Amino acid sequence: MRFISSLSKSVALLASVVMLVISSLVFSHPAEAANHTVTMGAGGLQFSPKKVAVKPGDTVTFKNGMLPPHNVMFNPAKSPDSELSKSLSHKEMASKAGESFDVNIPADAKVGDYEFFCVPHRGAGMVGHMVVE
Ligand SMILES: [Cu+2]
Repeated sequence: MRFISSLSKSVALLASVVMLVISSLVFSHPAEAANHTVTMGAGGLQFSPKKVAVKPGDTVTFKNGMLPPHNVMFNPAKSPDSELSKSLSHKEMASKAGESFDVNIPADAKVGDYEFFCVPHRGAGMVGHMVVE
């Protein structure tokens, strides 16, 4: 009886160690994809924040603030990857209040500073930066 009791204690101990190892593996898993929000038109014709730091796999939600319509075009000449810059661009205007669209950063995105702008308000300085880290 004592043997069985100590055996079941060992089994319980082993089980808890196994659970601990599994949970540490699960929770230490690197870089869970994050979502970032950039407001288009905050305190004037500007993006807020003006610079967003992201990681490959993340999503950036561009949301209408004041003075729509807005869109987001990445500048191929001011990015580390002109092709990606083109594919990330969202030419279609967001014209309704609160309207938003998502830009997904591919898992193999090149790191660096991607400049983007809003077509109707570029001249007014509506330019932003997305830095892939
Ligand atoms: Cu705009």
